[in-house]
Amino acid sequence: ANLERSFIAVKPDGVERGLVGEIVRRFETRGFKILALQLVHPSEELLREHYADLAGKAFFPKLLAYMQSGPVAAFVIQGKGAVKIGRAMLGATNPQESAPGTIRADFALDIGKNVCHGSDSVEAAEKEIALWFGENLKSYTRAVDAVIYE
Ligand code: DAT
Ligand code: MG
Repeated sequence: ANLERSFIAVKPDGVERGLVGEIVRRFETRGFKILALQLVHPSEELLREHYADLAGKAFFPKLLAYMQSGPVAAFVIQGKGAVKIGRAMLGATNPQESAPGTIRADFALDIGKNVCHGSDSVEAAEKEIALWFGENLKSYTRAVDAVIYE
């Protein structure tokens, strides 16, 4: 139950603006375990797979260019409710509609520069983790989990 995983990424605008530490910190202090962490220069092929469900959208070419405009800080969080809580912490896709206190509300204004990504389902998370990090992520134990979980 505490082993759910989500794929989170700080997009190139977030990396350039120096938000990687702040965004990773929010997930760490919430209690999630960081399982993997890497700066990636994603290929077009990887992004077409990552965003396969959006391939028909008018903004798709712009999205591909945006995601290749610089490195992406990709990471994996593990913990209770990782997918749903991860999405809640990012905020609504359009920062104009994101609730205050969410990452997108606190650091973004435009939907096309919304700073971060998070998996939208457990199945998507599995797919995205495998795509960005490969199949065999190594886990580790933390003594602090005994304090975070009842
Ligand atoms: P999310 O990233 O919240 O899961 P999504 O999967 O629907 O949202 O879209 C992926 C990204 O594509 C999103 O973070 C920003 C961009 N995007 C989505 N809708 C857009 C739109 N209407 N105009 C421009 N960019 C858009
Ligand atoms: Mg999405």
